[in-house]
Amino acid sequence: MPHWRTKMLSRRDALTIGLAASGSALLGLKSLHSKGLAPSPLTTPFVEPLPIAAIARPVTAFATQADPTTVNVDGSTAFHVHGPRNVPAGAEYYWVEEREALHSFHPQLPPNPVWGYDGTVPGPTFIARSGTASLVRFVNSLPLANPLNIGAPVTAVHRHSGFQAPEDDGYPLDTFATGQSRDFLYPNVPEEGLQQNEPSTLWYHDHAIDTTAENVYRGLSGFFLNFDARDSLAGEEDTSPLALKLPGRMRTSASGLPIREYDIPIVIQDRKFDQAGFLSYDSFDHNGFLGDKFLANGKIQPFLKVDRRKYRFRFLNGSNARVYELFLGNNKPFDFAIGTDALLLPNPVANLPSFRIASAERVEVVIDFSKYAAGTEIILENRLEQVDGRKPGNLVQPGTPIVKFIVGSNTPPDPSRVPESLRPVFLGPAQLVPLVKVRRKFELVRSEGAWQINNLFFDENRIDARPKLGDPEIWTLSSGGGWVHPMHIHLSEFFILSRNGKPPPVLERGRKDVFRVGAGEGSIDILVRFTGYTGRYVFHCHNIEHEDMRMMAQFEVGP
Ligand SMILES: [Cu+2]
Repeated sequence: MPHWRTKMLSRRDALTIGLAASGSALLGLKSLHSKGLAPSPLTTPFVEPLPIAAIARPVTAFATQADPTTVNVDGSTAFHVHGPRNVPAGAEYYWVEEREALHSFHPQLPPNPVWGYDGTVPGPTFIARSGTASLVRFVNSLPLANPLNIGAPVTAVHRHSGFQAPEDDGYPLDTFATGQSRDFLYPNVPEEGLQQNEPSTLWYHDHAIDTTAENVYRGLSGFFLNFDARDSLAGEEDTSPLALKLPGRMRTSASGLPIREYDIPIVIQDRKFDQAGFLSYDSFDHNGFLGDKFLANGKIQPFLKVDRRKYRFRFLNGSNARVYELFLGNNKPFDFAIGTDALLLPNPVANLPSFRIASAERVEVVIDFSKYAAGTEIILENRLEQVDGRKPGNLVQPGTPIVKFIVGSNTPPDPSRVPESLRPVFLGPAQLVPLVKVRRKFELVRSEGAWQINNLFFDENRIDARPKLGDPEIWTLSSGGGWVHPMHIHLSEFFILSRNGKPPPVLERGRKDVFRVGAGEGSIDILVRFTGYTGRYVFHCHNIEHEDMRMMAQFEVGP
């Protein structure tokens, strides 16, 4: 039996044990295993620069075959598990291989065998333009041998925030294993009614049933950025009157590769290492696994040398379970927050002292380094304490450093700006709430050492909600027991109407695709509306250990 099969069985077995025996038996097992993890080895902060993932390069168009079709990968025969796709004219084709590679998290640790898209952690950054489709063939070349015993070489790829058909959404059972490949068509057209609200920062990551947490922990995630006429690729250099001219521009590197300057995606993740310096993970920690080393774009506590001018940073919490509250260590505010999750905010939020970010959430900010003298060092730090996967604790000081910005002496021209109006809401609560006919309630509960939605574990054979295409609905979510669950709904960019009967905080007033439920905040009302596609999609907790332990449900959009 291949290793990943035994691993998947162990996940399901754990749940079965929890159902058959008392929950405490499983908890005993869990605590026994958790005790084995000692703190990670010491590492010196700020010894290496912040890596910026390579931009994915389109390849020559390839045939999208009906399944099954054999294709050759590295001389071997691979099996194409789904197709064909109706690829629109002008689409860009990409070919990405999921494979093992050695990765240095820190020079004081040995190179680690990670699993990355194209072998890199994070994976290549896709740059899409609204109106131009992307057809991506993901090829699974992950090894069956797995000495680290983290992850399973069976994968599904979800483009998070993607407005895409069910068969391209990375449904958790649409998996492809080692030696197989699958095509994903991303139309890159905006959601109906949101034509002037194209998405900005998406990401892609593994979503395979039962093993998502370990596969993402092992390295399978990357950014997918989208640009349009307003938030354009030319960015600050765009002379069109439509253009927002946010910080950022395209250049070509010395080696002829496209690079984006002054617009930097940063994924923050926590990891744990054993005494020999290799990634460690506790498969029995179903509360949510926490690491004690902090990565930015795959490096432990790197530094970034910056020019004295404005930068756009796209922060993603790519951690399995940890919630962060990020501050600048000099107690200066972030100059502007400009986006949350996939979309730019209607208006920028100026002088933001800090922001809280749960698993899978994104926050885009602009920091103006021109006001700092050359040589100034500013540390991006997390001040939110968290000792178990259940929920974060209090704000503490000093915080944990994540990235050190070092202000250089360069003061280049800075044509970028942060306009008063970014992405106005044309179709929001004011227009849609009066049309709501359907309300649904979802209660998030702990049960038998695992997690449920409305007292049910995920079951691929059961549809939990049947919304109608285009009809706005109000969903009310609540959580007991002091747990925090960052909930993610596929296909939808929704609005948070209220938290515990009160208006949401300022960073939750744009469209969202993940939101924190729980920690004594009562119930939360959101406005959802599904357009564009009928079919089956999932919604789930994005504490990925919770997701793997069945805190997932599915809806089927019908005509
Ligand atoms: Cu959860």
